[in-house]
Amino acid sequence: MCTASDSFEADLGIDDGRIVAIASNLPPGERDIDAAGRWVLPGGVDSHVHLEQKSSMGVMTADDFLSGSVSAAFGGTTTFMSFAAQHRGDSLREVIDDYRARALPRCVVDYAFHLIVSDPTPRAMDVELPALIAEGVRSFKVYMTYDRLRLDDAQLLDVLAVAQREQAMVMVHAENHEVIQWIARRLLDRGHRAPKYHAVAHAPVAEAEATHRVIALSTLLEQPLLIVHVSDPVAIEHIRAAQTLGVRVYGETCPQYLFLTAEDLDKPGMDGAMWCCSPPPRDARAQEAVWRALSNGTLQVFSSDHAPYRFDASGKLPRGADTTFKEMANGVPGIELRLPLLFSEGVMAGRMTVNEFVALTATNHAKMYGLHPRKGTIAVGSDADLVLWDTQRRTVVDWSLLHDNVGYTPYAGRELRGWPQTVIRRGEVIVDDGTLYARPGSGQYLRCGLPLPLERAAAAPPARRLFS
Ligand code: DUC
Ligand code: ZN
Ligand code: ZN
Repeated sequence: MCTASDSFEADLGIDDGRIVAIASNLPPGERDIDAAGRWVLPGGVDSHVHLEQKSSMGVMTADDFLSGSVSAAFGGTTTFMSFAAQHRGDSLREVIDDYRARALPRCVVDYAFHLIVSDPTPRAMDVELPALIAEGVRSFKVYMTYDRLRLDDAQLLDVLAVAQREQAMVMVHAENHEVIQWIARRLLDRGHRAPKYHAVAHAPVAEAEATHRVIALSTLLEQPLLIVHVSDPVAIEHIRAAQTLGVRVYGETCPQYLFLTAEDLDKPGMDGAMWCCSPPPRDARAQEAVWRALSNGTLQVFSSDHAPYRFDASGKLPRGADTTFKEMANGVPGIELRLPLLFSEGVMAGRMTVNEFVALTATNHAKMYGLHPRKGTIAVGSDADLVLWDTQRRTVVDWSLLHDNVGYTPYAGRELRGWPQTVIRRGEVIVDDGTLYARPGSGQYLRCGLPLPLERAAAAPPARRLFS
């Protein structure tokens, strides 16, 4: 059994959905599950998913709260945090009520919400947001790019000030809008429309500059910040430099920045659209920088950023083969493969310990968003959210193995070692050996509390001897 800090052998006693005892040789219960030969880890917490969400361009995600949460469950994730997106003119209160009403009858795993704030009107900032924060929606995402979502620097400061006063977490999509638009305009003027140009327009410097800028803004108010979906080595350097100075800036990354590159967008026809997300996957050097940032603690959370769009006119390709890289829906699926990918290429490949894996995929998410110790660990009093991993299984990824509604996976053809075989949510087996046992609507809505100090993502590397 492994947590973010320990590995040990023990029996677990579970009652009423909670862990009530951890000891060797507990007496038999009403029902016993034999986990011999398997690794027992906390259920995954995925704090960045988009389900049943309309993009700012009006495109609906392929997954609703049922297909998305079923896919999460099969992938070993027992809690997720999805976005409730305000579009300009929307009331934040109505947005949250609407998302909660849609999630309630559908979710099979436990869930909470972040808000997306795109219209920081005085009413939204002074009335609605404080009330929603008090009710347990304690985090919100803001964008520095996208025409219909982005906030300018003054608006970012307004949002940071509310978060500081109300003790909320601000998540930032950090990319410089003007840089992206400037490059995109020139590409389109020259007839470059294919999916691969998405990665050219979303240049690394756009991410690096915006990351640096928003960290600077946050220092004015001493407001903690999470930079989401970090992909670029220079952005990582900015985050690390700020952390070294004592700034409370946190970083998140996602599978697409470890396992995909911009070359994946360079496919015949429109196929590259399936690999299109923002920021885009970069190159092998950037992948190495992201791995390093996970192991040296610069990035503390590993989320999926599951943003599922079908490869047709309802999703990626609103104008079919005529769709330009500026019109494609941005996002890749990952809710089901987030844990298997990192378990295989991180733990089984020897890049990280299993305890680091638990910190990055469960414990730090729960701590960052005030769900710990109920979620994200194995401890007396915690919810009995557990995954029994089969470390021997080898799986070649194919979309037919998955349970989302997307129709493809960007990770097809990869061989993964280790698989989440049995998934337990609040003491109930919800997935076992490829079969779902959970009822739609059996997931519980979670109110978030105040954040807690995070686990270090990794132990300090052993001191190198200069002379031996
Ligand atoms: N940002 C996300 O967080 N997800 C999908 C697309 C985007 O720009
Ligand atoms: Zn984003
Ligand atoms: Zn996202």
